[in-house]
Amino acid sequence: MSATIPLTQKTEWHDLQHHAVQIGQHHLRELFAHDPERGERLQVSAAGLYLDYSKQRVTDETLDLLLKLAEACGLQERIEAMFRGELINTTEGRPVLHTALRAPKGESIWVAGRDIVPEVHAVLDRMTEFSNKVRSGTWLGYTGKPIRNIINIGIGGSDLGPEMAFEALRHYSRRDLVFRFVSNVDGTDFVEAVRDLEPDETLFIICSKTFTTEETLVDAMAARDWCVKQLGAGQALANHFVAVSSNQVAVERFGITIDHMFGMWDWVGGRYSMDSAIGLSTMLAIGSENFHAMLAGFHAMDSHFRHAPLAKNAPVVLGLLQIWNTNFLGAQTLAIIPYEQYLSLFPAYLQQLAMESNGKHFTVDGNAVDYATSPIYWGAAGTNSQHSFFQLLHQGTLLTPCDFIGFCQSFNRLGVQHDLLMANLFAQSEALAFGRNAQEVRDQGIAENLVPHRTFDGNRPSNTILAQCLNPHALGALVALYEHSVFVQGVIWHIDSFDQWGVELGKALARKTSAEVASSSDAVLTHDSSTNALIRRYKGCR
Ligand code: G6Q
Repeated sequence: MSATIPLTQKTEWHDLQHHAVQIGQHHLRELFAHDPERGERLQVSAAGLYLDYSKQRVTDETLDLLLKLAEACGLQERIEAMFRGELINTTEGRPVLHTALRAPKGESIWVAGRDIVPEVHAVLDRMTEFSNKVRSGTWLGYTGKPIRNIINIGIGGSDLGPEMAFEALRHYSRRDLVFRFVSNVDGTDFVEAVRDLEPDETLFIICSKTFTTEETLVDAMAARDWCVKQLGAGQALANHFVAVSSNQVAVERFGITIDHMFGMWDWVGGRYSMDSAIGLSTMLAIGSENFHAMLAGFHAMDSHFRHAPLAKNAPVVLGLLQIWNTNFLGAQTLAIIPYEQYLSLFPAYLQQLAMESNGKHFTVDGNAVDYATSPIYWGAAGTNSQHSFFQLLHQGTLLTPCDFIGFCQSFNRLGVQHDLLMANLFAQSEALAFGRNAQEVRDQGIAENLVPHRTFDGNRPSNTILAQCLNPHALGALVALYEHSVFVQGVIWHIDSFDQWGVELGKALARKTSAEVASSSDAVLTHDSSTNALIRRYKGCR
């Protein structure tokens, strides 16, 4: 099957390379001029999201060739293998079943002889019961006061998803509750988060799948000390700490009882876990009904991904366009530009999702790749970003594809503001695609010496994703769209998108270094001369 012929030796790969040379001779202006239906045709809809990819440098033939490559890589079978719970995370020997987190009650997904869907719903039910108590003020702190502040302590996948979701769904959140997210081992993060809070009204959610992550445990201990200092003995803390984890022993060792722990499973990757109990802060903010609406959005996109034909499959098309831009047009980054203030953390969230999943240079068989894998995902909300880095997008020397994301309705309609926001989104993608040539500049009466500076080459590709409004369902669908598009790319690149061995070396060195940094002695340092000098300098100046 797919793996037998290396990717770059497949006929389909060569066909795409030849095709890229042909496409290189055509400007998006021509592609649109020769095909008046293009803007209506090159789009795909799923789960309430509309993806317009007509401003990509593609033709119908490009899509056909990409789909043939996907077929040659066994994409359809890989999708099924993921949904069925096969051990597709091969380097960790695990199934990959974040889709089970949003499977409706009554569905069955079997892992090692157990139907995991009832387990998922048992946790969801406990989350609902708990969040109802906190939200209704019946979950009381040590001094009998209801909880007013909720602090999520976690890092990476146990932070980026929850914080992004909280911001994204702030419109739905309880405004009388304070939500904060502490992730960094930098003490400033914790100190600033609790500065204006009272411990007897504060609930900490210690979010750590493994419950061994050093940063999270250090922050959790800081939280415990902060509470003990004001509330007294350890038992006072019982109702101020809950844990989300798959490691019951470590949770209990920390001092949180099993009744206050919400479970998760090793078949959920951290960066794919915002819809598990890792999203407890989300449920506390928006309530269980809205949380279930978000799960329904995820599930709608899952069903589409599993069943829609590949040519009309939104995550497949999105993923293949990324392959096209990266491997055949040479793009090295993808800018994510939400025209929606509530999605301002979405680029950072996608950064982890995509780059930790596909930033790898070995195939699942352990062979070094001879093609580019994940581009760098980055970005910021529009319109602010137009006034910072868009200069480079329009006139720089790098090819920088963009994904624009916008919503037809705003929750905060102020005069003309939403129309203005969306007009900017449409204008940016139009300017990137079509540019303004020298003649058009001259026609505007611009002085000749300024003509080159006022000229825009255009032909710069982008997608536009539109949805009705940023409600919980739309957020779930949007996140699932990107989750699956990342998977599609991983299948084509033949890499394990679900491990993250690349973060290990730095962690191991930090363990060794932290003992040396902590010690007050001048023991001989055994690093390279730069690292030794930096450590000595730090110890001398701290
Ligand atoms: C995500 C990664 C990573 C993980 C953090 C936190 O896919 O695995 O970002 O989420 O390292 O891990 P814990 O939840 O185990 O503390």
